[in-house]
Amino acid sequence: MRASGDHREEDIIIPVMGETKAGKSTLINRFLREAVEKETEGEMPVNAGLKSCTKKVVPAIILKTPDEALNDALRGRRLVFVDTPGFNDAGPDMSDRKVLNLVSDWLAASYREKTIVGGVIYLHDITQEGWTRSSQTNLDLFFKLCGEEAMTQVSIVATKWDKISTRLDEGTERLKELKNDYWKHMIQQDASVCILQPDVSPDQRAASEGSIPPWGIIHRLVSSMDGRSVVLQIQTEIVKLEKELGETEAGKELRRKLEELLADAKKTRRELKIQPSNPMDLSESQRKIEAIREDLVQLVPSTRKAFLRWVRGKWQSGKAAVGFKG
Ligand SMILES: Nc1nc2c(ncn2[C@@H]2O[C@H](COP(=O)(O)OP(=O)(O)OP(=O)(O)O)[C@@H](O)[C@H]2O)c(=O)[nH]1
Ligand SMILES: [Mg+2]
Repeated sequence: MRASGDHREEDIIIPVMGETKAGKSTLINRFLREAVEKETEGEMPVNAGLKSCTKKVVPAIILKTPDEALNDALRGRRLVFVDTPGFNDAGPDMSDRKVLNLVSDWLAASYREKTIVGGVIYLHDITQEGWTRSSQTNLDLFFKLCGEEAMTQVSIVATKWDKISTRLDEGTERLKELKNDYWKHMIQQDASVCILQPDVSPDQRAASEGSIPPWGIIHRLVSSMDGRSVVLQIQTEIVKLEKELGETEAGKELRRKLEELLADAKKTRRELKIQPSNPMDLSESQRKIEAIREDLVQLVPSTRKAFLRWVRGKWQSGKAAVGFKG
């Protein structure tokens, strides 16, 4: 995978987020494969195992798409899909805190370079049964990263419809439940929901009635920008308000989640002490507690930086009050 110049002024960026194995890298590879002209060579690695596969934030840069109307809307600007790791509580190698750090750093750097958010895609695997803690974490952190005002540019996309072609009713029922329940608050803020047209031949596509081809999703997003520039909440917080990660809405949400995880891990440790099973379990539980504590420490904002920011704010408002120009 090779990419040149991660950020360029006026790039239209489209972050692709969602749970592990939702199909983020697969979708981006489809865009890369179908692009008429691109800067990014190679493909994103695709997840064949159980753990998270994508461990970095990786841009895929497209210069010309196969959709002429979309090319017109892009007006010569680069289209940059951003592949991201999912939040998956994957332990010390790739804790949710590290994922949040990577994603927010990339988005902040991109905003500093004056890129434009064309939209944000949130993928959900429709074959996934049930709603897990990880599903909720991903959704909550996604919402806090974007913020309410960016919801008009959010597209929630259900993937893997080809896998349930013989159980379409089940998929439709599941989608209805997701819309009425877990995604409701985002839809109320104007996020849209669609089904991704599976990457199969047209004669096998009967199952995906009502689905949208990938470039169609992008065209819809880019057209609905309509001259407005969407800024994600995390970009405003870090770049304009100079907040540290732990002070941002996403950072605070993650701290709450980590506190819950810590309480659960402590409960497990207590139970293991009373009723020891495998000694390895106890040491594993201790390791988990230490890892969560470490992440929590990393998310505590520095009081020194907050103080310096406060002083700078006072100084600037003082200058404004006396009409100081300098
Ligand atoms: N049948 C089918 N399989 C899919 C589809 N999209 C993705 N997959 C498969 O789902 C698995 C996970 O896909 P990825 O694209 O790696 O998922 P990801 O969201 O990037 O996963 P992480 O990087 O681990 O967060 C792979 O085995 C893909 O081949 C789809 O639309 N249909
Ligand atoms: Mg991936």
